[in-house]
Amino acid sequence: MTAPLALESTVISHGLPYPQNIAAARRFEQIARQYGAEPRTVAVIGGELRAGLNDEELELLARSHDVRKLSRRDLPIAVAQGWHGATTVATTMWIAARHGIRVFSTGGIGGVHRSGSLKGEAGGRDAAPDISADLPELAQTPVAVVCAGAKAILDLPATLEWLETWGVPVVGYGTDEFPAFYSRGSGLPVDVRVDTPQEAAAIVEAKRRLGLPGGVLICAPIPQEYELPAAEANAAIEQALAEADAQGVRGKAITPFLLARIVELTGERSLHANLALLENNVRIGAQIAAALAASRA
Ligand code: PSU
Ligand code: MN
Repeated sequence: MTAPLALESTVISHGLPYPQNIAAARRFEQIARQYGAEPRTVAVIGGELRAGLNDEELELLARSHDVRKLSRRDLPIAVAQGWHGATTVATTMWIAARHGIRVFSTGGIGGVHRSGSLKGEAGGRDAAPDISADLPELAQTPVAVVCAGAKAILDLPATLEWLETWGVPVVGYGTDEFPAFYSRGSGLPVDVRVDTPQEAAAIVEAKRRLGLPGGVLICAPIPQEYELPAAEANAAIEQALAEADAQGVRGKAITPFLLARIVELTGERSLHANLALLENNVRIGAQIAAALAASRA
């Protein structure tokens, strides 16, 4: 009975600095094993879609500047051109599903961006809303995603509305509130709270049996001792958004720009917070993967 757990690679290549990133990537794999799952880090290596990397390949993702952030629309290009690429939540889900993997642990998901940071090209007229490819992937690909919610760089109420419209259950793991990455709460409710891996696995399994398409979002708040004070996190987020706006940052560059600026503005503490919530999500994801495998044994 194997309990595979997919792990994301954008966080390794673009989300954390070297050498903390390679140490973290190895630690995530150890934690997954320790909690009863088989770690399968997902990436594109030389144009090949992979779920499971050797240590040399993890090192490549962590060190090389020749690794791109691949969202869903980039996949055919990466394959045709033989690129190395790190996968976002959307592409990790899609590759995981093709490998028969049903649970995936990550940090934060993408969502609906705040409209204030998205002026149209023509003199500040609002452009179409920027919606991460992570959301439509959750609506169509049957993988449970364990995350710490979404950063408040996004419009969190609009993100939850989108998930509701498209039928994605939002489950709080040990919480009644949708977590906001650096903060344990957002004031926004989840659809249900669960407190055990078995309860989470039962929802994932029920969704499969009902034949409903798409995934389940399982949200675990950052461990208390690593939470950033809301004022500090929000000040950094507001400043990063204003800078993105002033510099005209657009498209797929927006999320990496905002994430990098927030880390620069909040320093070491946000790095430690990020690592702590990722490890927590790997632990929970591994337990859910193991519970799911046991329930179908
Ligand atoms: N939010 C985070 N950390 C991340 C990301 C988002 O707090 O690392 C990354 C994930 O890979 C996510 C992607 O899938 O950014 C979303 O990018 P976009 O908004 O361009 O779809
Ligand atoms: Mn976008």
